[in-house]
Order: sequence, then C-alpha cells, then structure tokens
Amino acid sequence: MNLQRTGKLGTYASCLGHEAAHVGIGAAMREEDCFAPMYREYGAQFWRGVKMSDVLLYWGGDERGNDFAGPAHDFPWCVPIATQCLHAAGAALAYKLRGEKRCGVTVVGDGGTSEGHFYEAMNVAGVRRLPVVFVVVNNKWAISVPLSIQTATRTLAQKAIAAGIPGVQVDGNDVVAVRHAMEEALERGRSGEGPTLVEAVTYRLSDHTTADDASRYRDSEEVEEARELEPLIRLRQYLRDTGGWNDEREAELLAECQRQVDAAVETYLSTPVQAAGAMFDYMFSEWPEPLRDQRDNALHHEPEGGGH
Ligand SMILES: Cc1ncc(C[n+]2csc(CCOP(=O)(O)OP(=O)(O)O)c2C)c(N)n1
Ligand SMILES: [Mg+2]
Repeated sequence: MNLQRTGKLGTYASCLGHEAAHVGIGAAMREEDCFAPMYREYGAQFWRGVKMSDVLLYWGGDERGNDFAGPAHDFPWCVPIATQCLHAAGAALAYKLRGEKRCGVTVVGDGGTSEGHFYEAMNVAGVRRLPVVFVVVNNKWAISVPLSIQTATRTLAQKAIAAGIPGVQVDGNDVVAVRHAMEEALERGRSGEGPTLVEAVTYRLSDHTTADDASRYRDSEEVEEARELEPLIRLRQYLRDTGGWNDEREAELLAECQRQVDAAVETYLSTPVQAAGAMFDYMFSEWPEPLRDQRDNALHHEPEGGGH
C-alpha cells in the first residue's frame, strides 16, 4: 500500500481479512496440484513458493511477475472475473484423462459466482466428475456491490446444487476449518469422486484495490464489526491458549516478516524495467499492422532506463 501511495507501484489488490481463507487453501494443496488464482490470493501462493517480489513486479506492471517462482504448472493471476474456473476445470480434465492423482483448485469471489464461466466450469466438472475444487471466497462485496444485491440465494455454497456437486460452507476466518474443508474436497477429487464447491465466508477489510475508496459506499460500522472477527486475532488467541505463543515470539515473527518484506521491496525496486517494446513482442508471431505502429510509437516515447 505504501509503495502504491508513493507512486512506486501500480494498482494493488489487498488481501486484508482473507488470510485464513488463502493460507488454508495453500496448506491443504499438494505441490503437484494446480492453482488457478484470481488476484488477491497471496497467502495460498506464498505457501506454494511464489515470492513477494513476484507479486510486486506484477502489480508494478511487469509481466515477469507472472512467471513466478513456485510450481510452474500453476496459472498466473487472472483478472477477467471467473474465467479462472474454466482454467482449473481444464487442468482437472487433463489430469483425469492422464490418470494422474492431481487436482485443480481455483478461487472465485462472491461477485464472480454471478458469471457464466463459474456455472459452465462447475457444470462440466460435475458431469465429468473432474478432480477440481472451486473455492468461493465470499468477502461480502464485489467492489461496490454488496452480497444482498448480488444474488437471491441464501448461500453461495448452494449454487453447487445446480451442477449436481457437493457444496460446503466454511468459516473463512478460521484457518484450521478452511484447511480441513479443503483437504476433504481434495481427497474427493483424488479418489475419483469429482468436484466440490467450498464457500469460505469472510470479509474484505480493505478497499477493493488501491483504485477504490470503499468509504463512499459502505458503513464504517460494518467494517469495524468485521474487523473484530478477522482471522489473525483469532489465530493468535488460539495459539496463546494451546501452543505457547507469547509476546516475545510474536515480536520475533513480526521482525522477521518486516525483514522479508523489506528484502522483497528492495528486489522489486532494483529490478531494471523492461524495454517498452516487450509488451508487444510476445503476443503475436506476426504483428497486425496497427500494433507495429503502436510499438514504434511506444519505443519513440520510451523514458530513460532505471528501476521500478
Ligand atoms: C469479466 C469482468 N468483468 C468485470 C471486471 C471488473 N471487476 C474487477 S474486480 C470486480 C469485482 C469482483 O468481485 P468478487 O468476485 O466478489 O471478488 P473480490 O474482488 O471481492 O475478491 C469486477 C466487477 C473484470 N475484471 N472482469
Ligand atoms: Mg467479493
């Protein structure tokens, strides 16, 4: 957020409040499974080996961030809403045809469940019993659209019924519960029983992205209430009660996190920017004529080099 506010990063999508949902997903998956994220599931991705500096590169407008560390068979960030559901179903179809015990896993938002791609992916996964888990991260908002005007269904998990697949709802602020629900769903996939929809109920504590100002459309009271249920407070309490967690260990952890974040920022800021031509070079084997002109124009206006 600080990088974006100081002009060193493009738009950024925060994951604040979603940590338990995302980490629960990553923790349950195996390396050989395939993750098809949307755009804020860093907790799942870090678990799978994506680096913080990759995330910064991507949101800094550098496509090399998409070529992240971690499993090379995972999909890159996906902004066209819900299309990642089809990517995960496609990967799962490949695994099934090859007889491999691997699962596709995707995340879609509450808003994304109104899209055709979501239903199409669930439908094909249901009828072909594909090893795929659709995780709906229900954070109650789709930019400025609240869940109450998004859908008339009582839960998002019940949308699974239309595809003839199991749907479960889980407390998305409880990392243990999310991991458990995911493990069950992945086991179903691996044992040939087909897909599952997991609805993780949570709350988007941040603005949608740095290009948004949520105070214009939602009550601060609602946000403050949700903040009391956020997943880190709860995990801390649980660990204090059961695992010997204390202030000293927490201070050490926070210092280590700060060190890692600082190192990632340093890596990002010192990565030389790509030449302006790069954004044209890797899409077509033969350029359409208008693109050639645009490329020439971009090169003409290219600023002097330097970092991000
Ligand atoms: C096909 C498509 N339509 C519209 C958009 C613009 N858009 C970006 S994010 C978003 C809202 C998504 O809300 P939700 O699915 O609940 O996910 P969240 O951001 O809350 O995690 C929209 C409409 C888009 N990226 N793709
Ligand atoms: Mg949402």
